[in-house]
Amino acid sequence: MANTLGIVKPDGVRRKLVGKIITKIENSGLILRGMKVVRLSKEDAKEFYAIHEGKPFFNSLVEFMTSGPIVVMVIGGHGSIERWRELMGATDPAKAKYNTIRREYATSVEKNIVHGSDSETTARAEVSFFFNEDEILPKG
Ligand code: IDP
Ligand code: MG
Repeated sequence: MANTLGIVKPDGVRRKLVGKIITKIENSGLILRGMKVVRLSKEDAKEFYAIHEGKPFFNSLVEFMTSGPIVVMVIGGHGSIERWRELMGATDPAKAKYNTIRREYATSVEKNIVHGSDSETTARAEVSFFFNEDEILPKG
């Protein structure tokens, strides 16, 4: 019953897609355990995406992720990590399945609307990057 981190990226907030994305989370049976609106600094974004440092898209990704507010969410429920990734769809929207968020809304491989942790280890680290324990609804 691990929690995962979800983000509505700056393109999703700018395009007023937050409500539609939350509806998809609610309809899927996943549980919202925490949520806030934040604006990343350059340093924050570099730290959050440190694993991608040195890749050709890194600087552009940092620019994009700091270009406006984001909505960060703690998403729980059985199999939350895999189920949230499934709801998001593949990184490249052209390769994402129908009815996924990225297939429906993303405009490019970079501006792909949402983020989701990819393993239990990254989920734990990414949730605590944004949330203190007392900002997360307890399980049960
Ligand atoms: P993920 O978000 O599906 O886990 P990652 O490979 O972890 O995908 O990449 C992190 C983010 O970096 C992506 O969501 C996307 O915004 C951006 N990104 C990944 N690959 C590319 C690329 O080839 N060009 C531009 N941006 C990319
Ligand atoms: Mg990733």
